Amino acid sequence: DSAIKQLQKEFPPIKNNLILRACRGEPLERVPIWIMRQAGRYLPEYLSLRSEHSFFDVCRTPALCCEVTLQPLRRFDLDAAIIFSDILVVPQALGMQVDMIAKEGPRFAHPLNVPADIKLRIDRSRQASVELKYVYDAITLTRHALNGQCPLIGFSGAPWTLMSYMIEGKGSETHSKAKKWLYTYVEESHDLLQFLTHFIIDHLVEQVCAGAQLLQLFESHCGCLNHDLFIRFSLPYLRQIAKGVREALTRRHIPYVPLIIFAKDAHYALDELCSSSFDVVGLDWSITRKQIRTIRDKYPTVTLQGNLDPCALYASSDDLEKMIKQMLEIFGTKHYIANLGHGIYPDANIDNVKHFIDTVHRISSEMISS
Ligand code: 1CP
Repeated sequence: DSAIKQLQKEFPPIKNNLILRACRGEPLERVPIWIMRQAGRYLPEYLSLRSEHSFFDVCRTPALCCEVTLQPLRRFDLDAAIIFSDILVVPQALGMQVDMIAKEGPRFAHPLNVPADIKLRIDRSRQASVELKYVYDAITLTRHALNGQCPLIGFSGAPWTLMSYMIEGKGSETHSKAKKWLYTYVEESHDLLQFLTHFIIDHLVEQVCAGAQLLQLFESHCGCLNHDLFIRFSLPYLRQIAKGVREALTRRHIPYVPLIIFAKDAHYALDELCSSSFDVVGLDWSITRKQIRTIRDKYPTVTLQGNLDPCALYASSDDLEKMIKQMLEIFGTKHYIANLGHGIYPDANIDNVKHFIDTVHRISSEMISS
């Protein structure tokens, strides 16, 4: 413990802080880029490590976590690393059993069916700083191993997304079991979302204390909400998290880190997201050029992130280049972080991943210098 505390104080100086400068809207020499799920199954070296260790063993072993986080940075000229973990480590930390089933995904052994299950399945006395210490140790180790190459991103799932997994017990098309709670157990839903909000704030703040230099909040399940449900059951908690993280960092005299909100499929709430005190708003691949132009003009101090269709990586390299050019023309080179509009797929073409990253750098630096 004291060894980790000591290490924390001596992080290597940063060499590439493009992404941090993009968040502040500073002039840059090129547009920064990272890729959602950049550490993962499309990399043979990831699959090879995974053949020897289970998913959650990797998450819980800081040395393995660090190795997997660094794998994409050895291949590509990325401007950020994201710590290898999962949004479902939070329900696990609260006492719920989650297993990763090969070729299927995460499965909860005992999902929440009715509000009375909350008492049985969730231990409200659990502390993020204790239960998720393995995440923070992995962050500190990785921040050192990065040797200042680029900033390290920490993350968490947002309350509604975690609540819906805890009820559905796995991925779902409709999330109808979880949505049923929003219509039948309104008070209990708010109570659970509020409890998750406090835990998530602690989890994010601990990640910063351990060395994370940016934070991304994943609200992945907005596609099953409408504007009304989003305003009632997601947005208030996203806002509380942005405010709560800021206040906690100030209280602990820790320098501020930029906050990214990625609310997937929340095309109906771009105004609310852009005016919710997040520094960066991540856009999924379905957001139209017209919508991007509108929010770009309306919220000039918000940094936008995204939004190439992950499937565009299946295109020919010429077609890919055209799409990248178009994307850079719409977003511009200021207040912008290039990324996919959702996580990369396991069968992505690795040469095109490299082409995506290098082309964003090349075209954006030409745009800036001309
Ligand atoms: O077998 C394997 O190796 C599992 C594949 C895998 C990976 C590589 C899962 C299972 N999680 C991860 C890592 C992960 N998950 C990261 C690591 C950092 C990086 O980006 O490189 C991150 C940020 C996540 C976040 C995550 N997990 C989200 C939010 C992003 C999104 O896709 O909207 C979600 C929804 C999850 C849940 C999850 N974990 C894994 C899967 C297959 C899923 C989705 C399941 C489903 O809903 O069907």
